[in-house]
Amino acid sequence: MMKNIIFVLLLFKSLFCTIILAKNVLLIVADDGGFETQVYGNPVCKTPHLDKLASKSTIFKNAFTSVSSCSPSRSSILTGLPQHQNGMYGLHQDIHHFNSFDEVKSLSKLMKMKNIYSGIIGKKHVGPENVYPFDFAYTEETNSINQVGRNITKIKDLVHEFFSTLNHSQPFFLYVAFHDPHRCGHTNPEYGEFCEKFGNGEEGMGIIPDWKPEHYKPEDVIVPYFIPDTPTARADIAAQYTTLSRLDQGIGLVLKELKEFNHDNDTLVIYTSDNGIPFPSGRTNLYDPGMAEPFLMHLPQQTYSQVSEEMVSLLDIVPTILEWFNVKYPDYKLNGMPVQLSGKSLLQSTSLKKSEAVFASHNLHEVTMYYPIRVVRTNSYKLIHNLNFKMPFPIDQDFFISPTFQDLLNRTVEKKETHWYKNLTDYYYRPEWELFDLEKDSNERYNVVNNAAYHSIRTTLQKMLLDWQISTNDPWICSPSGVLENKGRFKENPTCLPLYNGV
Ligand SMILES: *[C@@H]1O[C@H](CO)[C@@H](O)[C@H](O)[C@H]1NC(C)=O
Ligand SMILES: *[C@@H]1O[C@H](CO)[C@@H](O)[C@H](O)[C@H]1NC(C)=O
Ligand SMILES: *[C@@H]1O[C@H](CO)[C@@H](O)[C@H](O)[C@H]1NC(C)=O
Ligand SMILES: *[C@@H]1O[C@H](CO)[C@@H](O)[C@H](O)[C@H]1NC(C)=O
Ligand SMILES: *[C@@H]1O[C@H](CO)[C@@H](O)[C@H](O)[C@H]1NC(C)=O
Ligand SMILES: [Ca+2]
Repeated sequence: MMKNIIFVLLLFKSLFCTIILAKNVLLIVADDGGFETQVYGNPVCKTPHLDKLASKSTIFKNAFTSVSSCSPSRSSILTGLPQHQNGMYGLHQDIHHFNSFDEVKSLSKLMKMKNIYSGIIGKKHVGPENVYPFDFAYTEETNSINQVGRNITKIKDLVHEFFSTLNHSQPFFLYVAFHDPHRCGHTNPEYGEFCEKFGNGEEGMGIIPDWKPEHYKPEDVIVPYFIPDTPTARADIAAQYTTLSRLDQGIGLVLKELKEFNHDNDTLVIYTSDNGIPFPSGRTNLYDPGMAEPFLMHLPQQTYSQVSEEMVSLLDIVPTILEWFNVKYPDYKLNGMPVQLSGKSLLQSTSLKKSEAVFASHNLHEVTMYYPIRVVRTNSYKLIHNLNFKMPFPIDQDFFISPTFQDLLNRTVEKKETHWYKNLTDYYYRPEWELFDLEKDSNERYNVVNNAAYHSIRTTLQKMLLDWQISTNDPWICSPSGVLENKGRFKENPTCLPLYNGV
């Protein structure tokens, strides 16, 4: 281990002395992807290309999104700012209409200012355009999302085109945002629950020439602890695995293009996912099934893999890429408050600077789903603050219609065995504070927040969470028991004033 660390330190040193090596960035993001890969311990779902990438990457075992919802997460990946700070409180598309603040300096904007060629292929799902400009863009804004996000032949062609149009004296930042393995039963049920039939060559499904679909039997899949072990959920997971094979083969094609254009030896490659898998306790939740993410980081010419237990946030991606390109984060204000990145560069992950905690912040998903949550998670504990705890936890359209959730509703209504680790009442109605002792209770079953033995842990974590909310200018800082007054006579001394609402 120590030897590896020293080796990596030396590698970094040599990287930064040889400027040409530390040249480009390829950021690959899955949509609702989880841990269904050998590298993260799933021996059933076949993902050879991700495993190959992992064999020459740092494999982060403790990586977390700062929000488990598509647009908010993508905005925080691209800005380094949590959703409550960059303004993307919920989904961007259609009626939801959320956007980041116009003044936000996103990664693609900073790249543009430094004459780094930026490209996006696949799901953008953030706005406005002036905050997220790309030189080369093929996204759902101008194309079918299934073509640019799931058709891996089309994606391969677009990556090829990106490299063909690249001016070789210019460094690049390429963001390939797959739509796989997102569900599609809600939008395109004709292609199956996870669009697992799209392009599989069967009648009416079209063909994706580069894709060799993998098929799974429901009895063979691995059912994680947070999904009911029922035939319906197993069939749902089997469909998810098939779609993961398309994502995996797509990643293989993207990396092949990188190599063919001779950029595999001068490009930092990062692979992660925007949010947890679309199952109960997953996406839209900040329990670990919603918050934990796969995260691989490959340095140019890295030929070995190593595991990192460090606490890593997707908010660390911006600081990492800025350091890679040697770009300084600008001084500016948002809503009158100075902006600082709360993440850290992972290029130093093997040196001394370690985070002891990561933070998360959720407000909405769909426009109707107001359910603000704030979280601090360390290696050993997680503290969750459910600000809207008097309301039932909301369910999104896409997950609601899924076989797994429908089966769970039916079984509950019919008073049948659910085979689930929770019940719907507990799932909908959550206490204001939840504290989990992850060393004893990694599945987050037992809330110990009122246990006297955890009093000092609770106090410490609450203070850490509050400090993070203050440093990221969280408008929800006084919720739910108070109102923040910060203008007029409170301008110099912002204060939480009590509502006497019994909370
Ligand atoms: C490539 O970029 C360099 C430096 O910005 C510029 O001088 C050159 O004209 C560009 N070439 C093309 C083909 O755009
Ligand atoms: C995928 O893209 C390729 C190349 O553009 C095209 O030939 C093929 O028909 C597409 N497949 C589907 C299912 O749309
Ligand atoms: C990367 O590989 C290509 C082709 O193998 C070679 O021409 C180039 O010099 C290499 N670049 C570096 C920085 O090693
Ligand atoms: C749930 O119950 C409804 C009504 O009986 C039925 O139509 C539907 O197929 C059931 N869904 C699942 C996933 O069991
Ligand atoms: C749900 O589970 C909790 C224990 O976690 C139990 O106290 C409660 O009675 C259950 N509710 C229903 C409706 O089964
Ligand atoms: Ca997503």
